Amino acid sequence: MHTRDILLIGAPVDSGKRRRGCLMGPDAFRVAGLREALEGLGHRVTDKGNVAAEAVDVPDDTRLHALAETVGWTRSLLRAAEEAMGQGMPIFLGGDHALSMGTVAGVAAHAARVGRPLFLLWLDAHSDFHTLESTESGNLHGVSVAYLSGREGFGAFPAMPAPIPGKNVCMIGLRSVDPAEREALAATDIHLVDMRAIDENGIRAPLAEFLGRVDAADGLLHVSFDVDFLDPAIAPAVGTTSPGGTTFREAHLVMEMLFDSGRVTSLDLVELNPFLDERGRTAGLMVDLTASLLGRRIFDRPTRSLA
Ligand code: EXY
Ligand code: MN
Ligand code: MN
Ligand code: MN
Repeated sequence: MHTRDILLIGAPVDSGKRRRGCLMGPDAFRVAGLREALEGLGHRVTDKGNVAAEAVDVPDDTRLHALAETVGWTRSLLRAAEEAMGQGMPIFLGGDHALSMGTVAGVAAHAARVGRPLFLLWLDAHSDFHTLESTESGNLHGVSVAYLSGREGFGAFPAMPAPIPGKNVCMIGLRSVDPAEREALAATDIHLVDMRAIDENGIRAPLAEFLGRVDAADGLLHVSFDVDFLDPAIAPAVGTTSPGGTTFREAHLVMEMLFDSGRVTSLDLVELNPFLDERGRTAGLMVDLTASLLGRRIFDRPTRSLA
């Protein structure tokens, strides 16, 4: 097992939507034993505590929920992420998906500085591809990929240091995409893998194809893992559940393939709302899945006899 230097960074962002609760996410991951699980695999783990949002002077916009607060998070997380990439593998403990505007932007700034292409795997029921203009809910956890892709209209936010080309983005688990997002996505070359494609062809093939592209480009890979990627039956503690998500085994296969690829250099765990759970079941599952991404094996592969 390749020992990794892992940095746990709490990002208690709760401004990306109106229902509160994600601010408790980082501590739920800690209570669920994330650090111990990763140390048990032989990794060196440092818990850097929680990042605080920067105070910014941005006039709020009545159409958007908590714009100034979210801009403040983006600024502080962008800096924290770029710095952490120079120290090891950051795992950002969310907090809602608005946090990825800061974390992935910081990772992208690092990748540009070291001259490596950045790839983004978005595990989510949603495409989070609205702009500040197209969003109907005004919830900024639904705009993150649009910002990271360099779409127009994010003037209030820090300039995205290195917009991620669509061909370097893969979304898996899609089953709740708004009309405006669908239209905008059609004009990109983002690799879209919805649940129908998974039903018909399985989850392995599209992921293997994407990982092959990361390999060919010798890229860095950031994984942004939204709890609602998973089926609500196994992961109820998220405010934006959508029926018909991935199963326990599909999710573990994704994590195990990501480990085997050796390409994952940073990770977001987002949208966990412990208030919506009983006995930390969802946090525990997310810890198990993260351990699989870092080398734990549930089922030891039957070694083929050499005879
Ligand atoms: N597309 C819907 C909206 O913009 O409000 C739902 C977004 C849910 C976003 C969560 C983080 O994945
Ligand atoms: Mn709020
Ligand atoms: Mn999301
Ligand atoms: Mn989602």
